[in-house]
Amino acid sequence: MPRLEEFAVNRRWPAQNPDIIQLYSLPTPNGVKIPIALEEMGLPYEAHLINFATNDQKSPEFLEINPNGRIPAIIDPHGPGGKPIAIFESGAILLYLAEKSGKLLPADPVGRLEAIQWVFFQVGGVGPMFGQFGHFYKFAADKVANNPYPMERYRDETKRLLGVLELQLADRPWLAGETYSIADVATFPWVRALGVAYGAADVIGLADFPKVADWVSRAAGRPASLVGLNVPPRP
Ligand SMILES: N[C@@H](CCC(=O)N[C@@H](CS)C(=O)NCC(=O)O)C(=O)O
Repeated sequence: MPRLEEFAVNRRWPAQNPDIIQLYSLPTPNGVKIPIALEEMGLPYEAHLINFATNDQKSPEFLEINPNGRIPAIIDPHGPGGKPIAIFESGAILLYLAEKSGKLLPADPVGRLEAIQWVFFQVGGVGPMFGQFGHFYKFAADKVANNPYPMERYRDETKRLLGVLELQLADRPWLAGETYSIADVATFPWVRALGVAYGAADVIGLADFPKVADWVSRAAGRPASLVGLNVPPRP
């Protein structure tokens, strides 16, 4: 890996402090996971705004660190072996940061896998399904005005996934058990988005999932979340 100064992304969004983790993001349900985790872990970082209005996420500089052209991504100037490392995919970044800090991931193998499986549940299920629901319900409603099928399909899958979360939270405070973990950090911003970003609390019937609603408000109210949910500030 090149030194931080040699990354094209660093030339376009220069680091003020090249010694700390560089975050490239926007406060979306995927984007906020990383500043929330960094705040929880107490890891110093610097945030750079990747502006969708100017398609920054598809720029050659950003594609150098995430060929998938999506936020979030990070560069840690002090990665494995003390060398810089660039990482994309929020689940991979969360795992990396948890291992680096020794926080938000249980140390015992069973607890660790419990948390990891819920992180995968989020990146493979909750994120894509809730995202497609939001797309058809809020952003592309005009395109499916004569065909309710896409919105209904993703709405029903969203409700089914909320039911899975409700069951998991029936007898434990956090997704992976007694302690707050990267599984909660990965997932609560997506559930929060159903109401806050999509205005769909009623259509989804969020009130039918009281354990989930209570869990989101406890997670979103943590001091780290209150900061991380707005990092980097939107333009
Ligand atoms: N699986 C990816 C998903 C990332 C993702 O979809 N990010 C969205 C924002 S929530 C994005 O960058 N969208 C911009 C685009 O599609 O051009 C992850 O978890 O990091």
